[in-house]
Amino acid sequence: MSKKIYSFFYLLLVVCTNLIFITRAQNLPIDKKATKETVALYNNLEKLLNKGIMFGHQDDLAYGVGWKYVEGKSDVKELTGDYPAVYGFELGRLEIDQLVNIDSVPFDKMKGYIRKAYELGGVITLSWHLNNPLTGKTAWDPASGTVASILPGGEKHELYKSWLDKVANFLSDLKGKNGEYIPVIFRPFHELNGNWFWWGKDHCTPEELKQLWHFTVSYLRDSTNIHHLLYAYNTDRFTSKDDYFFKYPGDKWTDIIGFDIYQRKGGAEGNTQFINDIDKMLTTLEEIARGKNKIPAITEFGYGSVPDSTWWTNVLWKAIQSHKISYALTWRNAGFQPDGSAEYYLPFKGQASAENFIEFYKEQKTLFQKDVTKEKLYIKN
Ligand code: BMA
Repeated sequence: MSKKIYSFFYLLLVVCTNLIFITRAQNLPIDKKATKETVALYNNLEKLLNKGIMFGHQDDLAYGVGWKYVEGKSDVKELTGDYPAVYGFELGRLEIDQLVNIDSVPFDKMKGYIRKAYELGGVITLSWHLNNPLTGKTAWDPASGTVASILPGGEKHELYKSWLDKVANFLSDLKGKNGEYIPVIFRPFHELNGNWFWWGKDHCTPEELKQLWHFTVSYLRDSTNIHHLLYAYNTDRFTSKDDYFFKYPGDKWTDIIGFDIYQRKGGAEGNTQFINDIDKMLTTLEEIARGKNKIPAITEFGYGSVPDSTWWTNVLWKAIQSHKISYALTWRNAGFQPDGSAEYYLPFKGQASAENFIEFYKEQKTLFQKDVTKEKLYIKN
């Protein structure tokens, strides 16, 4: 072979090897056996950080203010003509064999909503307000010793394993049209620096929580063979990096890191405080995420009944627009109770902030369903 031809083939080989390497260079989530759709989602979420912030809504397809279980309906869609990009659902009461969850969503319907969200190309995240396994009461029963009781060797360990089996069964039913598992961002033991849940701040030691987290991930991944999860760690409001890391289970145990935040104080002062708090926390979160190669997100947020008519653009967007976070998910539109009380975080037609929510939707960097469908989040690209 002449020297020229040899050099040509050598060059070709180098180019091809590099191309193969570049196209294969995918980051893996903490589950090294994650399905290809889950790996694709993980990598695409990372890429999407440069495009904008996905908008999420809890129970969006299940119910809204004044309606329940209407096929195709969504409070986000009612206002914008588009669905959210991220869909949150809740597993509470699955562990005690109830057919309906803690927020009145039947689990079989929930599976349908999850399939629909996936077919639309959206992202699914699951929270779990699981009962207290020691006392049998709710997640809000902070009986001391609960976490210790479900760790290996604890009196409720077998019970906890049986609860995880039920979660695994539920997850195994989540399949797309070609039989592939639907990737889910699983967000257990949320708000763990608050004191209201049995896994909260003063109700177990950091070591116990970390052990519980490690056991939960290992059990789902290695014993029940669930490989379509990304794991999200999230606190409530936090004041410093130390505060954020108080019960952090470690880099090998989380894919997404976030926090939950609600505005509770109204008026100009409340708005300014909310903007400053979010801005500060996001700056810290992004720094942590960059250093640890994790995906940052606001895993829950809201301003109950959104009384401020320009809240979406003048407060929320102001606070988050300059940050690189994957998504921000607002909480559920439970609606009005017979006693006149209400729980909703997203406006509905005629509500004070409805017009402004449409403005927020129109912002170039707020991403809703139509934006993410184009991104084909479950395909490697
Ligand atoms: C809380 C409230 C409750 C709900 C719970 C679990 O923040 O929305 O009404 O039951 O979350 O989703």
